[in-house]
Amino acid sequence: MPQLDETIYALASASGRAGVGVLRISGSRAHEVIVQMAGGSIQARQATLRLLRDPMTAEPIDRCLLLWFPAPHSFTGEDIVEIHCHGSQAVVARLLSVLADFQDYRLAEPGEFARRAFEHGKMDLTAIEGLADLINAETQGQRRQALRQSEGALGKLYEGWREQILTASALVEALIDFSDEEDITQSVGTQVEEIVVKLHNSISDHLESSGRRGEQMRDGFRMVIAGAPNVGKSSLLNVLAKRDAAIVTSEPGTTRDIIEVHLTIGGFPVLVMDTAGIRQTTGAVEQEGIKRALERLSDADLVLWLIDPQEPDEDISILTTMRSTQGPEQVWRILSKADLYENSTKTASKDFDLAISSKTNDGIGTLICKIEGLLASNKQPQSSPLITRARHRTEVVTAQMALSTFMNGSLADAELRAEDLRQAATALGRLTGRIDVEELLGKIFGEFCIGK
Ligand SMILES: Nc1nc2c(ncn2[C@@H]2O[C@H](COP(=O)(O)OP(=O)(O)OP(=O)(O)O)[C@@H](O)[C@H]2O)c(=O)[nH]1
Ligand SMILES: [Mg+2]
Repeated sequence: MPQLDETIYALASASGRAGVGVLRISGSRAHEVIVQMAGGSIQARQATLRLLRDPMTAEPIDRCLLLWFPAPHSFTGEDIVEIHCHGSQAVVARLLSVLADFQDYRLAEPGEFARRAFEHGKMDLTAIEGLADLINAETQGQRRQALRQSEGALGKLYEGWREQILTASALVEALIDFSDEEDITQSVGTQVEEIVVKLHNSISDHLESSGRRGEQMRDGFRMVIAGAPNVGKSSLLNVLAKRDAAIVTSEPGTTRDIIEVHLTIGGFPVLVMDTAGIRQTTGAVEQEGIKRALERLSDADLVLWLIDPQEPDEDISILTTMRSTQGPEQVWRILSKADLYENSTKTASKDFDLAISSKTNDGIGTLICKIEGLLASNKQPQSSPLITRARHRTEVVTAQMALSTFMNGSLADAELRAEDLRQAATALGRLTGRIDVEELLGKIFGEFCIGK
C-alpha cells in the first residue's frame, strides 16, 4: 500500500491547453506550498488570489487562485491545497517541477486521492466506484446513476443490511449463552427469524428490481445482430452506425470477427455487435468466428435475429437451446431485405417481429423506435439504487444464499447459524470495503486517472 505520510500532488484537470488548470496537493505538508510560494497563510475554504513564486529563486510563476481545506474537512480527509492556475503547459509544468522539490512530496499515483478518501473513511467502496463512473459518464442516464452512487446511496443500503445482520448475530450469541432458559430462547429465536426473513426479502427484491438495468446503464445495453450467413447483418450494422463499420459483400461468410459499434439510442448507451453468420462449416477461421458469435449471443440483452428467406436458416435452434440454459434476454426475429419480398407470400405468412431493408431503409425507423421503447421500459426511475457492477451482484447473492442457509437450518444449532450470519455480513462488508478488501483496492482505484 502506498505511504499515507507522504504528501501527494497532481494535475487534477485534463492536461493540454486550457483557460484554467487545477493542481491538487494532499497530505500533512500540503500547507507549506502556501507559506513558501504565496508568502503567508490564507483563510481556510476561501478562494484567495495570490502570485505564486518559485521558492528558490523568487521568480513569479503565475497569479493563481488558492484554496486551502484543512483536515479532516476535505475530499481525502487530509490537508488539501488546490491551485487554480492558468492552464498552459508551461505554467503547469513549472508548478509541477517546483512541487517535486518540496520535502516528502511526490507525484500521486492514479486514483490515489480517491484511495486516501477511502482510507480515511470519507467514502465507501461503492461510492468510490460511483465516482469513477461519474468521471467516465458519457450519457445523462449514466451521470444520474453514478452521481447517486457516488453520494453513497448504494453503500448506505448495504451498510444498513450489514448492521441488521450484526444485530441478528448478537441475538444468536445470546441464544448460545442462555441455551438453558427456555422462554428466553423462544422469544429471542422469534426475533432473529423475523430479522433474517425480512432482510432476505429485501435482498431478493433488490436483486430482482435491479435486474441487469444498472449494469446496462453503466456498460451499455448489449445488442447482437445475428443470423445465418449473408442475411444482411453487416448491412444493418452500417445503417445503424451511419457509416461503413463492417465489410459487406455478396459472399456468405464475410464477417469473421465481432464488430462493435457504440451508439446512443434514446439517451441510453448501446453496444451493437455484428457477428459471423452461423452455419455448419469446416473453415477454422469461420468456426472461430461462429464460436465468438455464440458467446456474445449468450449474454446479450437483445438479439436481432435476421432472416433472409433465400438463405438457409436452420440454426435458430441454437437460440432455443441456449435460451433454456443461459441465453439472451430477448430475441426479435427480423425479416431482412424486405425490399426483395414486398409482395411475397412468404413474408405475409411468417411470424416476424419486424421487416426491414437496409437498402431502402424501410422499417429501420420502426426498429429504432422499438429498441427505444424497450430501453425506456428499462429506464423507469428507481426508488432504490441499482446494482451497477458484477462485483455487487456476486456479493449480494452470497449474502442472500447465506441467509437462505440460515432460514433452512435449525436455531438449535446456534453455532452453525451464527456462522451463516457471519458469512452474509462479510459479503456485505466486502461491498462497502469494511473488511477484507486489500486485493480489490488496486483494481478499483486503478480505474482512475492521475489526479483523482
Ligand atoms: N436487396 C437487399 N440486399 C441486401 C440488403 N441487406 C444486405 N443486402 C445484400 O446482401 C448481401 C450480404 O450482406 P451482408 O450485410 O454482408 O450480410 P451478412 O449477414 O453480414 O453476411 P456474413 O457476414 O457473410 O454473414 C450483400 O450483397 C448486401 O448488399 C437489403 O436490405 N436489401
Ligand atoms: Mg457480415
